Amino acid sequence: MVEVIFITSNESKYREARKIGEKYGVNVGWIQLEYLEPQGNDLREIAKLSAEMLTKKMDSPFFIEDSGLFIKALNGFPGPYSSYVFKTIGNEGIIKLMDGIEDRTAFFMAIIAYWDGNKIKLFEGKVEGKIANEIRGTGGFGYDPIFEYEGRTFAEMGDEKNEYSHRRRALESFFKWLSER
Ligand code: ITT
Repeated sequence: MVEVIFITSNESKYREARKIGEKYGVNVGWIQLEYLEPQGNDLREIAKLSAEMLTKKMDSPFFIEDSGLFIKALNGFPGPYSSYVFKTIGNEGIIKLMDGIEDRTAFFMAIIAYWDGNKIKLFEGKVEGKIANEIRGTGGFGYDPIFEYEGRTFAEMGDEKNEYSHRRRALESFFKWLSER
């Protein structure tokens, strides 16, 4: 069985990755660690730089994943600042910002940066949806109660979120690549 270590401070992200790994025959281990993320406008660059910093502490392979919510009518906000915006204004703040805005198109993006002991490889996953008109559902975490995919928010889906999510899509290409090596 392929094994790989996920470094994240976020237990929900780890749990999702672990479940998705089971589908692909990958055993996902966890190091719960909060690391400093460089700020910037490009999720790929942030993920790559974060992984590079962590290689100085780690002797064995690992991956990290950086996600963001990009809202079209807000020119991609909060994007790479999703974590800070969630901690400050949260879902209620986003719903307020979107008040009266008709185009509610948004997407989630996940970038995985994998360190194989020598170099870093990036994988990407994206899911298109809409910002809901109100907070709905109790499952998931983060922006899940306001992110609507085909009529339901991710927070209303339970484990079914793992079929469609940005994380699922990024992990899928990562795990396929890992098992074909
Ligand atoms: P690590 O960086 O330690 O992995 P984090 O929670 O900071 O954990 P991100 O930077 O990737 O993770 O996430 C940015 C923000 O987007 C954060 O507020 C998350 O709660 C939110 N987020 C990420 N993935 C999400 C998902 O699948 N559903 C809802 N919100 C999500």
